[in-house]
Amino acid sequence: MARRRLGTYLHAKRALLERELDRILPPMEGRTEKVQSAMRYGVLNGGKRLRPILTLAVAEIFGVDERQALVSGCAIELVHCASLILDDLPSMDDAQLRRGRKACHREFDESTAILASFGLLNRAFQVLQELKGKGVSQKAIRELTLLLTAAIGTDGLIGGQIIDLESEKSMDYATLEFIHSHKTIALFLASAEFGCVLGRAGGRDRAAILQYAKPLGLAFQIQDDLLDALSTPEKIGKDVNRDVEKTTFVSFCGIEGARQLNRELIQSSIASLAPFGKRGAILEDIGRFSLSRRS
Ligand code: GRG
Repeated sequence: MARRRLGTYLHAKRALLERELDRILPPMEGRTEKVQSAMRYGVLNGGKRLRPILTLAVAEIFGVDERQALVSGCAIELVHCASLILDDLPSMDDAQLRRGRKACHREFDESTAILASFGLLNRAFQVLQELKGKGVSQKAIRELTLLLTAAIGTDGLIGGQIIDLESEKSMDYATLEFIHSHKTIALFLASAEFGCVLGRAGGRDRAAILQYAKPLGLAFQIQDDLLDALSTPEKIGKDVNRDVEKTTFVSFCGIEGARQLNRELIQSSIASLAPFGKRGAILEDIGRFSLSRRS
């Protein structure tokens, strides 16, 4: 029942998000067509859209107008896609495949991929300003902007990535946790907090949502590591077996240890939803989905 409910929910929300992302991205035309095509290539390529779905689902709990949540979630997704393009570059992860297709720098070239990533970041912040015309207060827009800049900065994606790049294959657990709390969890937290800001959630509700999103983000990363170790490029649409070169949660805890840790994280995540009763049902389903996802 829960699986079917989430399946229907994800299907409907993804369709809305794809349409909105298509609207937000620049068209493939004019003298700058190449970089605009690379921006579209880096986004409209079958991502799961889990981060903006988190924004939508949290926003629903607080009765937010869906158009506001859609635009805000798309800003998050643009940042996520920009980070994937950069992460795949030869000077970073040197990945070949992303979402089942050639990585952006392989489909285009490295300089175009870098510019496309910056184009997406820029568009993300521009899009947040569109919220003004959708009834969101200036104060809330400022708060969303600050949250997003923090999630990208040295306390977020950039901080996690630099420590990841600097680290040797063998690292201690604290470093592994630091990397992923910045590279993965930061954007999960921002996605969930976006819904709270739009819904003017009170302090206690906001704390509960963040307590839900934090272990969810970590569990999502651990599942990513499990898929990297156990799946194939055909199934997950990206390169696998990175743990041969890197420390991952799987190389640290083993397959069963990582699965167990994941189950515990999702249990704690779901427990944080108690104050919302039935209103938290979709977030609960998303938690369970993150344990069973196969891509
Ligand atoms: C300046 C934006 C910016 C970033 C600079 C490159 C970088 C710093 C950070 C990399 C962050 C990164 C790519 C983390 C990986 C997180 C992760 C688990 C990605 C996979 O997410 P999914 O499975 O992917 O949700 P889809 O394709 O479904 O969207």
